[in-house]
Amino acid sequence: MLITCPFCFARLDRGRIAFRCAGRPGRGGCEAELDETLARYLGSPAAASLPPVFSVRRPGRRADCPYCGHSTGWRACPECHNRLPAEYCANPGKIVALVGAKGAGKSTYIAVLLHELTNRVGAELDASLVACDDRTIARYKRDFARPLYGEHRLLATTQPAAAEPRDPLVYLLTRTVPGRLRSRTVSLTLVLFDTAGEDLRSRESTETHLRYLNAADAIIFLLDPLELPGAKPALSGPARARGGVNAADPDSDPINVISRVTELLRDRSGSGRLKVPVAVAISKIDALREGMDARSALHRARTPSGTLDLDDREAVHEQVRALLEEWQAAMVDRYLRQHFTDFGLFGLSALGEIPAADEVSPGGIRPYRVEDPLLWLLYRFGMIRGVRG
Ligand SMILES: Nc1nc2c(ncn2[C@@H]2O[C@H](COP(=O)(O)OP(=O)(O)OP(=O)(O)O)[C@@H](O)[C@H]2O)c(=O)[nH]1
Ligand SMILES: [Mg+2]
Ligand SMILES: [Zn+2]
Ligand SMILES: [Zn+2]
Repeated sequence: MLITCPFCFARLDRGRIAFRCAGRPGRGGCEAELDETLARYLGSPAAASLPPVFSVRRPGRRADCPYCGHSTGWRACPECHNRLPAEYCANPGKIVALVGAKGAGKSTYIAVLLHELTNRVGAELDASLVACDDRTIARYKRDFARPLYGEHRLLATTQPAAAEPRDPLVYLLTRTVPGRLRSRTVSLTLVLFDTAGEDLRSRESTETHLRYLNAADAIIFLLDPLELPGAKPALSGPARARGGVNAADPDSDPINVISRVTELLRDRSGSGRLKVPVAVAISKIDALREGMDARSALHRARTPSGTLDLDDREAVHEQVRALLEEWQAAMVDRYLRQHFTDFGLFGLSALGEIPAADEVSPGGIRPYRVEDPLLWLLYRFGMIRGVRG
């Protein structure tokens, strides 16, 4: 069975999983030395001074270091030398790629979604979300939670991959599924990779991007209504004033970004419709609120039930489709139908309100339907039930 390295996205046969010596030089273990492979991945030698990596014939949970003889349980990717979390090896998970044009709201979405999964939605699903490695914990705090939730500042534009190598966020989502006789637990490793809209502008995407998209088990595509010319009349005043920052850049046109991502995905499967599930979500729907039918599916709160309400799902899908049509963006729906066997349309808001300048609005972060795409994917992956009526 193959597993995908969540850092470099190389497809690995389990027999190729490598180990890193646990060190302890004081007690006869190996000394730290510069790991050039890891330094190349990290883009700097600063954090790459570690005991050596080695391969064994039949990798299990532990192996003995051939240099010092000490046993180690530190598994590493043979390609990039990053640590492979034990949970990930046991339960090689789903890689969810998040894409969208520059400024579509991807980073904000990740920050809020993870926050909701650890709190409200986690409770609803009876699920726990645990970071699989220390770098995920550090990165989530530094780049997402601290600015947004701690300092109420909006997030900075994500730097292109060429400027700064970016780690994915790797989490283990474990949920207790009630059964008739006894409950069981199911888990999913969730690998989220925050792309820079900048990286999806040109056709010459980086190597990592290609591998990332090719490894994705699902794709969440964020579509910014502020960038859809036809949506202008549907936007509230302040949103209209803020919107259209990419207007002069055809490479950031939502349809162009969708088709570029689709072309990249095509590389793996040739012709025919693509089977990877795609959730296409209109982001920032708080900007449309006023004047829209308050009884519409999109503006009805989802009833928390720990399941996927299939009627609600269909109603939202249809309403978003109608909105796209009304905004002369029906092409999005047609294009998706031509290229994907399985896609869903969503509407969500991470912030819940139009932010003031570069700060979160004083009312705080009040997300709206952010979990919908993920619930749909969990349903697709067989982790939650779908119910009607
Ligand atoms: N009204 C509203 N605005 C939002 C929301 N989420 C993000 N924004 C706005 O969109 C801007 C860009 O959000 P980011 O999350 O940085 O967008 P991104 O897709 O990560 O952008 P790049 O990293 O440049 O590709 C933010 O600074 C906010 O002004 C939302 O839920 N509602
Ligand atoms: Mg970003
Ligand atoms: Zn790797
Ligand atoms: Zn050793």
